[in-house]
Amino acid sequence: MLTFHDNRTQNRRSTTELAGGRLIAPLECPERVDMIAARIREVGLGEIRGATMHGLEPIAAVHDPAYIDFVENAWADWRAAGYTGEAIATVWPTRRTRCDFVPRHIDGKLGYYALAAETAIEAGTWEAARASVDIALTALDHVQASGEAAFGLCRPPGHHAAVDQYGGYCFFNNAAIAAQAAREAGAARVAILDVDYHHGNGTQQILYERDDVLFVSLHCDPLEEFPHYLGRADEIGAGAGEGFNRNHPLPPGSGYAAWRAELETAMNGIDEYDPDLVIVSLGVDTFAGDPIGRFKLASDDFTDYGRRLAGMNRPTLFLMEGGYAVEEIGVNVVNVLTGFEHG
Ligand code: FKS
Ligand code: ZN
Repeated sequence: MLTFHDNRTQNRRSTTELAGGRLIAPLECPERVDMIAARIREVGLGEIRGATMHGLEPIAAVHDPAYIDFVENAWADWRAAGYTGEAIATVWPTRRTRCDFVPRHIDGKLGYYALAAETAIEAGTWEAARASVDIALTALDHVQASGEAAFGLCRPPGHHAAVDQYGGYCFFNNAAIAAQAAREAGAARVAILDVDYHHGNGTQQILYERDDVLFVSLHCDPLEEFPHYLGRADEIGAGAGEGFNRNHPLPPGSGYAAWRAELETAMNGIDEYDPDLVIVSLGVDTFAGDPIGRFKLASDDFTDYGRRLAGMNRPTLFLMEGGYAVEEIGVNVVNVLTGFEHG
């Protein structure tokens, strides 16, 4: 299987993540990519190719133009305000304030566009977020041209990014942008299967009223886990999209048997939908050794589910999302991809 990557993603080098009341070194770090690339070479999965620039148009097909401008200018605006640390939101529009206008000051803008405070914006964020989209779209081009599966080694991840919101380490929704691009290139139906430990609230929100892209997610119950305010089973889509959003929350502590049973149900739904393309939002923070995930998958389980995904027998685009056990991330990601190839 071919992998697509672009070193501009490594320009995202945030030094601060707000976690447990402290500023820690961000879990979503450049080394994650290094470990995955090293493992790809070690097992000879296939070539790692560069990404081609796809411009802003595919991003603007999914995200609000004012939000895209905000991501581009936030760091400069923050610096111009005289701040010396990284840009972190500290104030929000909430239930009892207005959210019908975008404040002029950067503090107000950050809160308006942020869905959480852990994710800091720094000098390399804009370039890396765009490169991540280019990776997804280049990998999609390959799937469409060859009919073969491909892996977009995206970073930063995308599934928490909504039409006009960033957070959970995400800025642009790579999977939703790729799904939209695939639709425009002629795919009648696209399914997104999100296997990251966290709910893909952004992908869900972007696609909630659509029936041309099915969103199916396996994740830890939002009553217990980030992103907390979306991802329950009764969120089924709205309008034309009713029935085309499927959440499979699982309790913290879930092991592979429970997870795999939900995967079977999820895959049956996808099969029935009969998509021309399946996009897998591939997060490996379901691993037992993950520092923030609380599921209990073992490295071999990733191989097993990779094999099962191949059973869907559809053109498949894998896009990297989360996974923070840096030592094992390469093995776990590549296990999914080799399992798929041997499936
Ligand atoms: C834990 C706090 C959780 C934020 C977690 C973000 C997860 C990001 C991700 C992505 F795929 F987007 F990278 N903090 N006490 O893994 O879903
Ligand atoms: Zn995650």
